[in-house]
Amino acid sequence: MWAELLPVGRSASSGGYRRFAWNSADAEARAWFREQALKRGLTYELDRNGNQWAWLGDPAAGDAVVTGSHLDSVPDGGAFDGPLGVVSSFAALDELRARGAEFTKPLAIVNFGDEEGARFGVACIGSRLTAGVLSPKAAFELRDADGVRLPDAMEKAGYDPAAIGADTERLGRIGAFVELHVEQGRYLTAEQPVGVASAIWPHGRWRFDFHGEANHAGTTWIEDRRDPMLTFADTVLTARQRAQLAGSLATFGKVAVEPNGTNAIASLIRGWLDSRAADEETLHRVVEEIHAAAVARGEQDGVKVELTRESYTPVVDFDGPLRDRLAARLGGAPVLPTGAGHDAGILASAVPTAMLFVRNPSGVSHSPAEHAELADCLRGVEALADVLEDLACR
Ligand code: HGY
Ligand code: MN
Ligand code: MN
Repeated sequence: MWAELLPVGRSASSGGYRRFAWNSADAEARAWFREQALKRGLTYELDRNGNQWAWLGDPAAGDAVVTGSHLDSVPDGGAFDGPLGVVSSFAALDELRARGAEFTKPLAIVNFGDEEGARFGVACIGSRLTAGVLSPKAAFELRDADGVRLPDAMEKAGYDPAAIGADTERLGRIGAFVELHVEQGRYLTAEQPVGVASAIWPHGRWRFDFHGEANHAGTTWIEDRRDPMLTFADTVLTARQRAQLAGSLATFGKVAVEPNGTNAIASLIRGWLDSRAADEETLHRVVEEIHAAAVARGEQDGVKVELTRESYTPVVDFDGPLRDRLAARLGGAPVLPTGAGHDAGILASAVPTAMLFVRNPSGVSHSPAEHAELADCLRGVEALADVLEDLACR
């Protein structure tokens, strides 16, 4: 399975993945998922929000145990973030069948669409729509960098966007959701390469628009300029400083410049701030401080600063009893929080949800250098099989 997925959407120049919602690589990954489901005799289903499901047992029976993750990537992402969870889910099912496990509950494997939000700016679109935390109206207004609307992108890929929206009936049939994911830090050790998640830090994405005035780089006197690049640069430094002081995280990783000419002062800079903290109060305070500093600096530069919150995820504390049950079943696996967002974090508001993490020796993620050792991945599959057996079998 891993070898088949590896070339899908991989850029020859960077070695990273470019699997974005509804693009051709996404379609290939989705075709792979469907094939895996059918090959195993599972009931394949596409839900109203474009998430893919593979069912063992009756999907309508209720109290289902669901596992899975996502197959899309960030721009030039690694091979593991997302796919490891999906591949491990199919592999865990194979393992359970090999063990002769007797299922007493339906089991489903899911591929949530557009987890990374690389194309339309909002993370976890598939699970957010399902859980009703993203409205169809808001989703219909989302556009990618080329101005393509989300429903048009969906339609072009052969999916019907008309029915997107909360799927409470589907969520009501789920008794537990477990997502396995590569660790995106360096907490786990070679001795204990599989851990259980305790919580997800609250996090969000804020777009800063710095409005200045386009002008000639060779003829405009310094004192006549309204250069938004200065305000942006100062804001980037402030973000790092404020986050560091608060023990939180703040990152400008994406920027768009208009008109983007070497010999023109920019008219507009758009910078996207990704900010995360252990608690919501700190997160809000840090973002407010960065915004206030940007406005103050903007006044100095003759630049107007506009702030738009594009997406937000409150703190997630995973279901305590389920978390403890998993950790115990895995012989006292380490329990750790994470700063990364996941579909599991979205589902946690509606169904008992847990996560397993598999060791990442360097901790590097959202990069082509992301890696996990085969032996650790196999331990992950075994752990997921143990957990699913505990939850879904006699
Ligand atoms: O950005 C994130 O937290 C993620 O990995 N989806
Ligand atoms: Mn990710
Ligand atoms: Mn992920």
